[in-house]
Amino acid sequence: MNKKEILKKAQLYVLVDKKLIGERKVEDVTSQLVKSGVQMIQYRDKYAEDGEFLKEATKIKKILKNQKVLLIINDRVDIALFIDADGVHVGQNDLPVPVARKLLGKNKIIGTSAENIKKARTAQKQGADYVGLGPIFYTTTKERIPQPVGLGLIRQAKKELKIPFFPIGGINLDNLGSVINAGAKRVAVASAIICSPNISDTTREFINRLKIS
Ligand code: TZP
Ligand code: MG
Repeated sequence: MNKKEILKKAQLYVLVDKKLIGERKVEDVTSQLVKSGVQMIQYRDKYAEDGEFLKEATKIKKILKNQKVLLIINDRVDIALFIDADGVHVGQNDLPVPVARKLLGKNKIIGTSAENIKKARTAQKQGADYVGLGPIFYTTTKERIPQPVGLGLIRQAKKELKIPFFPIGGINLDNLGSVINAGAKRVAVASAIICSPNISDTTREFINRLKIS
């Protein structure tokens, strides 16, 4: 399976966020995610200096070698290129999708974020491979974030987007049912999994519920 095929099938996208990981090792958290069946991982660190980001991303890349798990690097197109990650996630304030595409080529995965359907349409038109939609619910994981947009955006996306979309923001096992009922077959999650007392069980529960959706 190539990257784009894995993306089409991916239902759970976990953000390995360095701040949420705290004193734990990124490689330990990543290994637990892989063993529990996650299909897509994003490495995200909003505070690291370049060298530190590169070091941690390289560790994750090693763990994902020979696994059918996509590695997406948040913000940093240069680091994604250097470590040969599967792709990048560029938000509204990062390099634009067409620039990332030019730098990374057609085979890499480029994802972006949208808080409304107009931005999601633009992302699709510009050749993004997927879009993160939200924040659907309140979250403290992302700073300076717009107000929650609610489940309506998922209904709109389901009607008109052709590229895969991942609702994101405050999604947990208590509200996952409402996200699925609104039309999502995929989600992107950070704190509900990374901060869970049992990463493996929580990851498996997310996957099981998404599978039968
Ligand atoms: N983009 C929109 S919401 C969000 C990002 C990065 C944070 C997602 O984290 P959580 O902990 O699942 O709310
Ligand atoms: Mg960004």
